[in-house]
Amino acid sequence: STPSAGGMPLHTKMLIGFVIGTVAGLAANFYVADAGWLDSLITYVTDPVGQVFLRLLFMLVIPLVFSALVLGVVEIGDPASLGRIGLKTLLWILAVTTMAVLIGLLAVNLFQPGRGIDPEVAQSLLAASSDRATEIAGAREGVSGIQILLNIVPRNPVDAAARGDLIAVMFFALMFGIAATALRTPGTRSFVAAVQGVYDICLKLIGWVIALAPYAVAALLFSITARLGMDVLVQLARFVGTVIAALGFHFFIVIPILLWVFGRMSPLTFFRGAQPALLTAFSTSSSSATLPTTLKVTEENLGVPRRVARFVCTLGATANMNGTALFEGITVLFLAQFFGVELGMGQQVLILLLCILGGVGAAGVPGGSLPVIAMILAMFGIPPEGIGLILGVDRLLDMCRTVVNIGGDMAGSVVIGRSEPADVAGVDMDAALADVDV
Ligand code: DAS
Repeated sequence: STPSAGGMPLHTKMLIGFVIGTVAGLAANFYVADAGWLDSLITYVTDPVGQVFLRLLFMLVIPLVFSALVLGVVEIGDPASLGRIGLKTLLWILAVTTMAVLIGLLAVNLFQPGRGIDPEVAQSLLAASSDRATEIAGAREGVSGIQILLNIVPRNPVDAAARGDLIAVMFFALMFGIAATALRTPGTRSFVAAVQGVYDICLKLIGWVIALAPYAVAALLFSITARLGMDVLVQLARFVGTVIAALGFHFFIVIPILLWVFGRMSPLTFFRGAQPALLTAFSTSSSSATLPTTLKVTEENLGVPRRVARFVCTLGATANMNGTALFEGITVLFLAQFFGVELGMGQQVLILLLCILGGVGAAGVPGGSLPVIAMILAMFGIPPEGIGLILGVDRLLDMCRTVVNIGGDMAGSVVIGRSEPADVAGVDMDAALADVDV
């Protein structure tokens, strides 16, 4: 897993934070009846620690999502110039990510992992930020379906960013990226270079923020378990089960079917050939860190022409995150159930859109999707404190969703590679596969 300064892998530290926070919280919940000092400890120590961590995540969302989306569009490039591969990659990303999010939303509506605790009790968790959550929720109350769609186009992108209206910011970033691609003047090229700088800085900042996660996990889990006791862990187990079941369905059923039908490749060949990259993704929880292995394996073990593999895997590492998009959908709806926030069909459709774009806007680093999730929660009046609940189990889930992210990139490369005429791609995939000895 990701080594941190202290030598101990970060995810292990997060696990330790989870255990300490939970055990201490359960002990407090069990032994301390209603001592004022416990409330003071939560109010003046653990809640603020958790709030600072959440605010650090919020702080990064706008620059991260804006730069990731602009770069994602620019890298796909002007469909006319990049021709078929760019368009096919865009179609693969949109189609397969949509399937992944739908699987996630179906799973969380089917299993209802968030139901069980009395919402009023769960709402008691809310710290100062709840007024902000209800404020935004209020802003969305009674908004008609048409108005929800109109709100996607921001009148003022700066105001949208200030209000945390993520989908409006995403729409603006997409338009900006398309225009930057169409122009290709010296000015836009230096703009794109600057945006790349913003994205790189965001990755660095996420690394620092996530390094604080172990302490935030301990604080947030203490606050939650001290107030809610054992029940919350049962919900958490059901949440983990739902995520893993949905990821497994997408990864072992949907992806193999797409490979079989469009890539003319047997799942066995794919998983055997892709194994080194999948294991690297599992251990690093980072698509970006796995990219060198992904490229090598896609070309050498899956017979994908280099031109196709380089484009699809490189772009996919940041813009095609099926596992992450699925996870975002489940997390948002799980926490809505947990806190008793009812979401209408229109809002669930908007969450679907947000998660598809969130799969593009997330960063390919450990915990790269957490800022986007925090913002989506706040947009729908769902208390972002809930992130503390999932942070504790984020290690296992991040490893699993990163494997699905990488798997989706390699499967896309195979399908697109297959669709390119051998003379254009320069490699006949059947011949290349025949030579593979994995
Ligand atoms: N760990 C991210 C990745 O590298 C995914 C995520 O955080 O959801 O793909």
